[in-house]
This record gives sequence, structure tokens and C-alpha cells, in this order.
Amino acid sequence: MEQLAKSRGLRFLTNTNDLDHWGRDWTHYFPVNALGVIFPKTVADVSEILKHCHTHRICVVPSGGRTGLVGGAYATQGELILSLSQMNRILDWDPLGLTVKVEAGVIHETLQDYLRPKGFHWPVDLAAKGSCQIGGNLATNAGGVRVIKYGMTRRWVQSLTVVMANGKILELNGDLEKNNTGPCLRDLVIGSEGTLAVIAEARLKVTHLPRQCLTLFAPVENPAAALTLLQSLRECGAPLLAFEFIDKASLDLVLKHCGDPNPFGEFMSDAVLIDLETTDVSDVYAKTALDPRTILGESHSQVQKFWHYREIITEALDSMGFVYKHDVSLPQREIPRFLKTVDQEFSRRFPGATNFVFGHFGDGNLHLNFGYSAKDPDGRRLAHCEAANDWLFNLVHQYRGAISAEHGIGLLKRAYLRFTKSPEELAILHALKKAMDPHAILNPGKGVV
Ligand code: 2HG
Ligand code: ZN
Repeated sequence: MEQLAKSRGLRFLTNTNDLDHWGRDWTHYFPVNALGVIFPKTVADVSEILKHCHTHRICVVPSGGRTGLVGGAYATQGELILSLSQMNRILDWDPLGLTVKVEAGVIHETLQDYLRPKGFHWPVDLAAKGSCQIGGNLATNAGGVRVIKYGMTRRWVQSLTVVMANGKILELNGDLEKNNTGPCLRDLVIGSEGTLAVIAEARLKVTHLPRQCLTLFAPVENPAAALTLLQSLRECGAPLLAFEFIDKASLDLVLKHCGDPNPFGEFMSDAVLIDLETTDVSDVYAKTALDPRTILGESHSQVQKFWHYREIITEALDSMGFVYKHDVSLPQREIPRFLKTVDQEFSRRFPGATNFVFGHFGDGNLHLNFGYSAKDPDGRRLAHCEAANDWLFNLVHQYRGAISAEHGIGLLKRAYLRFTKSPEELAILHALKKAMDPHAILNPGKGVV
């Protein structure tokens, strides 16, 4: 590998500190074991590297901004880390077709900064936008806070340039909006967590920035009240851009983390953060049961502050002793009953822990974080949380939910796929993996395949 890197003028790192840095994502739970990190600069470099790895059976972890929360970007079995971070150019802007072509390593926020002055955005909005990369967003089919309005990432991709495990370069979809020539390989690669092919470039669809936006920060009594509010917003035709739930424990945690007073005064409760594409909320106030303590964001800085509270929850949780993360999806009407059932058993199963519940109620996605104030030096808490997964995922299954809504499977959820995918579905996916990566060199042990 060193020779290949040298011959193509590529950076190649093997020092332990570098491997420890590049070999992990935000999941924290796994030990790193990597062969090296290589930084291709072109699609042809990616192709040559994979050709070499395919021939010599070297396993590869395709790597983006490493902000994932399920260990999808971890190197744990001596793999080569293929960092796309130096492929970070915006290649083409098409104002007629409303698309932008990028290399996989472009940082999410850099793309938005490029599009904003033109009046457009790629309407995927993630808390990790400052560091996550487009290739990783696509490989995980990321979700985020605007799925309620725009849908998942997959919807906003026109075409991909991917490199297969054997080094072959494929152009998937050829920049067409309409292409009905059979099943779409592009859509299969999106969300496959680097297990089927490496995404090297993408042409993304963009849309106009919302013409206006008002933000409401509203206390709610409980999750059921949050959903009643959501229904009444939908019934009165409110143009929702985001509807985020933050429970009392999470709100309390972020306020302490930021050193800020409670915006609702003495009253600490669950809350929802709502973005509406409008300049007039009189109808919303007249037709929904908004709590009188609801705050209408008046200045840019106030709105930013409210969104900061929402977006910094992960970081605030990270500064606790130990936290175990869940990212589940449920039919929205089942959320209150599901959470009640979890609550009934939580303190018995997890003495000393708090269940921090927040997330994208607007699309049925909840983040449950089981947090302990003490650290987990011997891995006992991790083992305990893992042992409780069957209980939680059985409930998810019972309520016809999914064990991963937007974070993917990675290393963390792989043992629990059966709770969401049938054996028949898994068998088809395994056959596809075999066809696309016969020596199983791409991101081994991750994802569904
Ligand atoms: C979010 O919605 C992310 O902020 C992270 O998906 C969720 O930390 C989490 O559990
Ligand atoms: Zn989320």
C-alpha cells in the first residue's frame, strides 16, 4: 500500500496516533485497529486503491467526516481507512437542472455556504453539518431535522459516481431526472454504509431556500401533547419545516451545558421546536392549543440560540459519564404508548440512569439516550445496555417500528437486524453483497450485509 501511495503521490499514515484519530467516529465504544489511512485525490486514485485491495484481499473502511453514531466508520479488524476528505471540490453548478456536482469529501456546510448566495440549498439539515461530509451523508442516507418537509437524503440525489470493490468505476443514473430503465442501483448504494461500493462523486438536487421562516419554542406537557399539537398544525395547514421534540431531561441538560437560564422561566417541561415557512402565525395561534408560554423567535440570534439547544444535545450527552444511544422510528400515533411502556420499566432495568428523549417527532424518529453520570471504565454499563437491546427492540417491533431511523446499522445495531428486517429480505441483500463485493472487502462487519 505504501508503494501504491508513493507512486500516486498520496498521503498515507500508519502512525498509532493518526490511526486512532482516523479509525473512529462519534460512537466511542470500540477499540481501533487499522492498517493505515490513505487519502485519494481523484476517482482514479480510489479505483486503483480498491483494485489493489481486491487483489490482495485487504479490507477497506470508506471514511467521511466520521460523525456517525453507530460505528459505521470504525476500523476494528486491521482495515485500510479510505478517507475521502481530500476529494473536497465542488465540481459543477447547473442552474437550469438545479443540481450541483460534488466530490464525496465536501463538508456539508461548505456546500450550503456555496449554494446560499444563489438562493438555494441542499435541503438535508443535520446537527453535524459543520463536520460531516456529503459522501457519508449519502452512504448513511442521513435524516436530520427537515425530513418532515423534504424527506430523506436519497430524494435529493440525482446521480452518483461509485467505485466498486474491484475498482470498476460506475456512473449511476447519468444526470437524469427521469430514468425508468428498471431498478435503480444508485438508490441501493445510498444508505448501504459503504458496504456495496464507495461513493466518490455525486450530483445533488437542490431547491430554493425557504422564502421565510418563523421559529416557535413551545413547552408541552408530554409527548402525547406534542403530537396533538403537531396534528392541529397539520390540520390548519401550517407550512412545517421542522418539528423537534426535546424532553425535560434533555432541555435541563443542555441549559446547564450552555450555562443558560430556562427560557420558559420557572417552568421546566418537555418542549417542541417548530420552524414554519411563513411570516404570519396568527392562524397557528388561533387554531392550535399552543401553551401561552410559547416563545416566538424574534431575532436571528434568539432563533439560533433555540436551535443551538436542539443541536448541541449530542455534545451535552457526550460530556456525561456514559451514554448509550438509540435511534428508533415508529408510526407517529404509537409514540406516546411506546414511550410510556419504556418508562414503566426504565428505572427498574437501568437504576441510576436517565432516559433522555428527543428527536424528530415530525417524522416519527425518536432518539433515546440512556445516560449515566458516572463513567464506564470496565465496559459494564455498555454490556448492560446491550443486554437490554432485545427488550427494547422487541417493543419497537411490537409497535411496528424500525431499530434505526436515520443513523444506520454500523457495528452497533448489526446483531439486531432481525427486529426490523425479515430473513427473506436479509437473504436478498446478502446475495446482492456477494454480487457487488465477492471478497467482502468493503466495510466488513457493518450495515445489513
Ligand atoms: C440528532 O438528531 C442526531 O441530533 C444525534 O441524530 C442524535 O445524539 C443523538 O442521539
Ligand atoms: Zn437525529
